[in-house]
Amino acid sequence: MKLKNVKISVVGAGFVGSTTAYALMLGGICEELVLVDLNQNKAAGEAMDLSHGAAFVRPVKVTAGTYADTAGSDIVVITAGAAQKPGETRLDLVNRNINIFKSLIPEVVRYSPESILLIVSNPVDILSYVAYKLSGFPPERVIGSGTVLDTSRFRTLLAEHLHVDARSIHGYIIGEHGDSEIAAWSLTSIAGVNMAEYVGITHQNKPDLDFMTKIPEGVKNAAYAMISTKGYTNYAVALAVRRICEAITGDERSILTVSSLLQGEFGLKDLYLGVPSIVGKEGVIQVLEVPLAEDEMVRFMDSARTMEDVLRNSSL
Ligand code: 6V0
Repeated sequence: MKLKNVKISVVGAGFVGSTTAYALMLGGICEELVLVDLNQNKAAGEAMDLSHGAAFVRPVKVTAGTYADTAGSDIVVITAGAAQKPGETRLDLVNRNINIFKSLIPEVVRYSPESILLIVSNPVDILSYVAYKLSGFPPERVIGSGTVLDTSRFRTLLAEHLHVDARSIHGYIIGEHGDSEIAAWSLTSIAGVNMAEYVGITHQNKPDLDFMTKIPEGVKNAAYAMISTKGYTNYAVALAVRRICEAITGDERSILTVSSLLQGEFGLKDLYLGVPSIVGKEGVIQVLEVPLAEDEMVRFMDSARTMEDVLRNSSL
């Protein structure tokens, strides 16, 4: 059953947080939207600007405030913290953002003890685990945006290459939202057939599977490309966050590659990674232990080990 009178708070009103608020507003999926930022003036300005569009969207009250104003939120989206600068990887942000989470997660929990935490700050898989530990929430209520964005980039680049609607492509990027992520080709299909078969059907005279190497590289390097040009990424990630929020508020039971706590799936425990998961009003309803090809499984394990090393050496 859909949630009613939905309240969503967004902590961090920078590029990602304010664009997420805009995407949520356009999506018409909440009645109340609260922005919180260490820089209160920034949050106030963004909320004022957004609220002036109220005449063009479904009724929604947009305000800026303190953690007390987030009380009773259904979902708290966390986008606060340092972002990558040119030359930095997501993992370079880890200790800076863990310290920020140590200050803000207890405040969020205090005012919205029944909420779902949706972590977007990077490195998102590590910070989802950190939020899970700091909040004391059950794992289904602490979700990372994971590889939902990367999966959309993957489907988009494939769609452009194969001249077919991205929505007709089923496929996933799994693992870390970052350099060790994996394109799960064995789970990728169009019209129910795998890539080699699809290319065979549609390009019978010139089958060329080079794209199966190039597209995952393009997905992996997408954020770097934008950081070195516009300086940040905001639109697609905001739409990815909106998609996850919609799955929760609409109790859709959609399958999304959110970052979920692994509790024995794939032989892994006590670790957050992007994996296909059923998402509804309770949060992550089920992590799907999908079968992977042998080489994908090897790389998925490498991705997991990278995350375990980062956590072991972090300031958590
Ligand atoms: P930004 O524009 O610098 O915004 C960050 C905001 O956080 C600023 O407004 C800060 O004032 C605020 N902030 C810092 N500390 C606190 C605190 N203790 N309490 C409240 N607010 C605080 O960065 P941007 O919005 O570009 O990125 C935010 C985070 O999202 C970064 O960690 C990015 O790496 C991450 N992204 C995650 C993506 C994903 O797919 N998961 C995609 C893009 C960016």
